[in-house]
Amino acid sequence: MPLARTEFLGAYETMRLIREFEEALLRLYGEAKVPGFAHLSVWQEAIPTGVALNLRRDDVIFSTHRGHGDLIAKGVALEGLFAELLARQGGLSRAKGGSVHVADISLGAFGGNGIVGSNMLISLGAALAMKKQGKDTVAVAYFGDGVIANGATHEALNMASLWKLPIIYVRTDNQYAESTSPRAYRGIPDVVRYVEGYGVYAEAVDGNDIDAVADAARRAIVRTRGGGGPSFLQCSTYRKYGHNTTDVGAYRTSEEVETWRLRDPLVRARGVAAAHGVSDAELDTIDARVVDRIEQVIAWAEAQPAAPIEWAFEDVYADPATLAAFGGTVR
Ligand SMILES: Cc1ncc(C[n+]2csc(CCOP(=O)(O)OP(=O)(O)O)c2C)c(N)n1
Ligand SMILES: [Mg+2]
Repeated sequence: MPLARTEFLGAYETMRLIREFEEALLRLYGEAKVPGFAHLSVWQEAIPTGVALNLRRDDVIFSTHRGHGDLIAKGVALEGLFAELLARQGGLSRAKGGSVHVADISLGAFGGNGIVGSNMLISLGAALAMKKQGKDTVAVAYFGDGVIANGATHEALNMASLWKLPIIYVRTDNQYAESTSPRAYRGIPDVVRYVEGYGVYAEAVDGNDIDAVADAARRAIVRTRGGGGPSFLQCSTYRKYGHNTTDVGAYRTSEEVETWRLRDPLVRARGVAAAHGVSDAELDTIDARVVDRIEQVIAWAEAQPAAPIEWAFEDVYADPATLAAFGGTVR
């Protein structure tokens, strides 16, 4: 079912926020203003947006190295996110997480992970805790196409199915794991059949169609939240840029990139706006508002002082009071 008008407007704004955030970040890399490197998710925005539209604040997400959009869609503060990327005070993870590990636990956004496939298992633990505590929350495991060939995936799918855990698996299939196409490593081409082999409910969806993603995510989240066990969404998409800000993506043909340019989820959303009762002028207003917002966020983040080096040595060991609160002792 297509999104209702207000949901569609909200989803469009979230996708535009992710887009402008990532494009602005890339510009700052071009000006050598950002330390390290980042993995951008331009053209993949409909996936976290459609999923998060169906999440509650107390649901939790485990993201990947390409996770800015996952966090933005969950509602993480853009200021804290940008300050983190610029290694400034005010960074959400006190400038120690950076692009891959930035998190906001208060919003259930546990950040990404540099170990590809690891959050298949981390989400398993979170979901087991939820189940044991009798909660009706869900844990979302975002992951890339490459993760399907990782051993952790098979252990996770098996145990999640066995224990009927509340996990939503979201596979962002952007056609490449670094420079490798899934065709080179995937034994079973039909991922849905492959996942169903574990007794896990699975659906394939066009990951660049916001209505389709939101609809499939709603079905999956409702059934999983209701005790139906894990659900899996296979979302096909493409990343506009290379693997990260140091990669130009030379392993792709320009024809391939152009084919996917036509499937840009924001362009697609504009194409169906009228059917949602939304005018182009309304979308133009959102675009302008988002561009202004991102400019303000960057100006704020750039005005923050650099994170002091001493911070690197904080939070390394649990402080005795916190440890005691959880029943632990200092050795
Ligand atoms: C266990 C492990 N193996 C290899 C790597 C190196 N690595 C980083 S990203 C990446 C590709 C991941 O591809 P995919 O899962 O499709 O995610 P995408 O980058 O396309 O979002 C690889 C192999 C890693 N970080 N961890
Ligand atoms: Mg990939």
